[in-house]
Amino acid sequence: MSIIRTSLGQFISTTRVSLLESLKAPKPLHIVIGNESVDIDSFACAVLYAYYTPTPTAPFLSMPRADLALRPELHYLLNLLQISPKDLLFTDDPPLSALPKSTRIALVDHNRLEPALRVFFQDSNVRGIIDHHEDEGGSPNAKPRIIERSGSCASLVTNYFKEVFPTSGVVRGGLARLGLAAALIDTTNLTNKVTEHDTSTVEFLEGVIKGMPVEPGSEKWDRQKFFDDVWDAKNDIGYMPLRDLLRKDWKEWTEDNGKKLGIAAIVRDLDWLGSRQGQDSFLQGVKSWAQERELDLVSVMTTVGQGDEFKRELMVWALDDSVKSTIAAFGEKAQRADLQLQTWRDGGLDSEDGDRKAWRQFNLVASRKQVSPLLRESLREVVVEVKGGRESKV
Ligand SMILES: [Mn+2]
Repeated sequence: MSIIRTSLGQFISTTRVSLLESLKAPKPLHIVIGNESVDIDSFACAVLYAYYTPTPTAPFLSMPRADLALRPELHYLLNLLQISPKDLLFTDDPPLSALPKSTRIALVDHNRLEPALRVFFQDSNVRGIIDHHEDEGGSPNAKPRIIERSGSCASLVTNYFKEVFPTSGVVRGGLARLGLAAALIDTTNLTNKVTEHDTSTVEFLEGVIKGMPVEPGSEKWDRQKFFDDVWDAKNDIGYMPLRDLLRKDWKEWTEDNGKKLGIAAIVRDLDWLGSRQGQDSFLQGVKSWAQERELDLVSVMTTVGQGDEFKRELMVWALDDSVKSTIAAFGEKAQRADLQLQTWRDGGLDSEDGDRKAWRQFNLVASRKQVSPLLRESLREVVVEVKGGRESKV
């Protein structure tokens, strides 16, 4: 069975079959994987990278299959691009343990192997990186190793492979829409966090779509409408229980001192979250989730609105007394990094003993990408009790 590239649906389906077949006979495999938030950008990057790269490469989503249910925006795109969900590859389907130890991995939309993969693979498995997060310095010999600032990582992937973009066929429309979905969502339709990579990608991919014949019965390309439809799908989360909202766009880290941190990004504000079943129940839900993940520190970052209405909030909660100092340390770092934090609702979510604080964040450009390094740094500075009762600064 060979990989068919006439449409994205065919490509994904034949890639899965061919991967499963090759698992029967041990031979080198190539996979590409996005980050564990599995947002539109990570999804698009993995599929686009796999499609464009000449070596047969299977795109993986960095989550178990069941979590696809938490991502209405991916369902919308899969339907639009006629990709069958059953053909996708997840961290439990096939199980990562079934992949050969020699598997060559490309990381997109992150640049360091995540814990789920670290169980089976090492930095030396990582052979390619295209990302727009802070460079964590791993896999220095990866080729490509592109880590640059851009609104969407899919813009970097598209630009890197521009020369091999197919010159004919309907697949051009699918590739273009997938790249555009990521570039437009991550820049709020080219109004936020836009870089040269994003504008050139949008221009290039829109050129592709406009150059294709409009199929009878379908509409002419309308960027605003396309963006609005994806945006609405992404925001269709009102029905989800809090635990799902927290784990839907979730990232976590374990620092060298063993302290563990997780940050949820949610596209509703703190008022909305607190209004559903009351603020106490919201806080209890965050705490239960953090305990389930065995965290020392948990954070919720919210975004709502577009354009002038766009708003950011941030809540940070030290769950263990040993990391309480993180809150103040983070406050100082946030000030130096100009996050422009202002106490949320006169301290309406702050705890009396200082282990939880919430802010409105007036620096609208700083997303989890910028905030997480500050929180991680604060956590690394915590004074850890070592055996024998001595204390050491780690
Ligand atoms: Mn991204």
